Amino acid sequence: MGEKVKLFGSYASPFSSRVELALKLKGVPFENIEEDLANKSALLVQYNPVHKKIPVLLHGGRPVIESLIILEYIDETWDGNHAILPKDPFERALARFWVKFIDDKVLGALWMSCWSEGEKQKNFMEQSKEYLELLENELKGKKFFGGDTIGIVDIAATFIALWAIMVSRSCSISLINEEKHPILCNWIEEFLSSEVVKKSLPEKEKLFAYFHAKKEVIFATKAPAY
Ligand SMILES: N[C@@H](CCC(=O)N[C@@H](CS)C(=O)NCC(=O)O)C(=O)O
Repeated sequence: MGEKVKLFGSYASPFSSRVELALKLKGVPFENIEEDLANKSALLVQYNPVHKKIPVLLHGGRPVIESLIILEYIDETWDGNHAILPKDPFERALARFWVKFIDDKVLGALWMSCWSEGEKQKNFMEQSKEYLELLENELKGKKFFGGDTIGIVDIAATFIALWAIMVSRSCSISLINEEKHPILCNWIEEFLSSEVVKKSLPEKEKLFAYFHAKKEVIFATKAPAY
């Protein structure tokens, strides 16, 4: 088990950024292995034969797959310093509920609001509005979803803090703004200005350029290209 932890990821992926952030919060040294998703490595396919997707965390030569499962694995394996999940069973269940809501509902609605047109886009934008209001409400009176410190819900919501902003900007639509979502905007500012988050996420303008360059392809396929 002495081998260094490895993270198979991609710099433009919000899912590998989740894992990177969790490892950095815990202070776990790791080797980052940048995958070319258009030409996946044989190792990635070997470690994740079911989905062939990043992120994959390799610990002691054993692969852990799916970003949210990896986050829980990291929290349980490197217990001690920064808690990613609350200790209290009720708070833990609640955190898992919001994480699932973000993953199952919010991400898709935000993503498709950027990459659809006409009536479909209108519907996705309405869904996004409703979901963002629910998150705005959940954040009331708190600095982070996790309270005073960054927790699993914040980490799961990384997509909202950076990707949703950059992608919507590259598609010239407004999804999250100060006027409608003051609490969420404040969270984004707090989250993105945290030193450990700054060290874990891709550079804003680089991400913007990445999506801007891929706009036509993504629009045609609607497939997540992050
Ligand atoms: N549910 C997965 C999603 C992972 C995912 O969608 N990864 C994308 C990159 S962001 C990927 O590897 N795509 C390659 C492909 O679909 O072939 C997780 O949370 O880890």
